Amino acid sequence: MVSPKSAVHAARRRRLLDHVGPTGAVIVPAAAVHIRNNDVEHSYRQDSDFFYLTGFDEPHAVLVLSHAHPEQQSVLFVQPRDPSREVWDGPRLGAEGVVSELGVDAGFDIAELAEKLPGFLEGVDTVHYAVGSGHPFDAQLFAAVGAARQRARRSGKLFPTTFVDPLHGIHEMRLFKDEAELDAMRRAAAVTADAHQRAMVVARPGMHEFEVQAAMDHIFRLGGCERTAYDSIVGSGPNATILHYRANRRKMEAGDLLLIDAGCELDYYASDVTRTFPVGGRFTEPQKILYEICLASQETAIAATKPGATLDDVHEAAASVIAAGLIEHGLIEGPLDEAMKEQRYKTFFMHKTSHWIGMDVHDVGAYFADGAPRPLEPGMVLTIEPGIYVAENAEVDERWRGIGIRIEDDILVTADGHENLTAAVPKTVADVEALTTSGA
Ligand SMILES: [Mn+2]
Repeated sequence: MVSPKSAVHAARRRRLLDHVGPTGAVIVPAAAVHIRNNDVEHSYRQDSDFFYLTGFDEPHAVLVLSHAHPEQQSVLFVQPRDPSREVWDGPRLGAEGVVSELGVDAGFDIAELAEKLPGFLEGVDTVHYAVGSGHPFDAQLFAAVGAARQRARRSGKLFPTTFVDPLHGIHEMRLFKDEAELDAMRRAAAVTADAHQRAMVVARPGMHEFEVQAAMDHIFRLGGCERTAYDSIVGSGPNATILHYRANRRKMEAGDLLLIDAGCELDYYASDVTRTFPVGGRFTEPQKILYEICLASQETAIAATKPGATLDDVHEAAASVIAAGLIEHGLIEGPLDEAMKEQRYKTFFMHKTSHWIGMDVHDVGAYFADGAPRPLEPGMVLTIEPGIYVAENAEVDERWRGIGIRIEDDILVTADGHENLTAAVPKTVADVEALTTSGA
């Protein structure tokens, strides 16, 4: 019996096989194992494409989708059952288990790969495979292609002459989230919302940034998350103006803003949320002014998110609100149309507003179609995360210096607009201050 969860993966394999056609094959290796030092490995996280198509999290495996053998269109090469190894590393499904548990047509010992793979490439002219990723499996695949070419000289069958990037198959599928995926993203968002609210309550002057991070990690793990979706950024005071600050070691002071960009990964789906709040108190007047500009920018950009709009439209909506606010308070020069044309806001808002999000925090999927920004469609999920960062040495009035703000949510494009998956994380000044002044 194949479980309902496996049925989801089986349906994806079927769709992909239909997409690549009778002379196409798809080959996806499991994520490589990386040694940390000596005989200790880095923590293992399955490759997203591989997991998307299998739901299988063991290393040392390769998925082959091909029409070469009609009875074996969906095949996994895996580590064999081995009681002496399983004592150390835990149970394996093995070649028989992947058929009964994951619903593939056949399973083989990974040791048989070199011998069997060329057979799955006979009659195949196009291989969908991520060439150029540097995976150790590359060499084995190219050897199998060479073997298939030799066989073809005698058999007259097609052999692989074209490699196609996963961008045009698997990644196009992954860009549009199905119900099972949206369910996982909603659950990841709920845990992440709890963690951000906890951070607002516990952060106090005198605490270190990592103590707030630890409070969030506690909630992530209690919520069933395997890991964070990326390294958490917990930057207070001037650290909030460093875009990828990750040391998280500073002792916070009264009057600081704390910028937290953190999200958990749950069942292989990411959440990505940023909030900025005063440490154990209220916003100062200059902090509040810039915060309200950033929030208005984010809400305007979210409102612009709907089918047919592009990420450039969304970014333009965000940037124009920030530019207008910065002009009003003398941080950049107007008028607005000139400031926008010359992108003067970039001194303080230097990154883009959005990226795709899904199994990977910066998810796969093409951003352009025919060289132009592609229109949004229902099922896509993107972040909206404008920011304002005034460096400590910025040439502006002193009161703005050292203020860093970013506000980020995960937005699903729906048929009639959008849905904010992370709306449960407070972000109005009143709602944020209610938590930061609540006294843990
Ligand atoms: Mn992000």
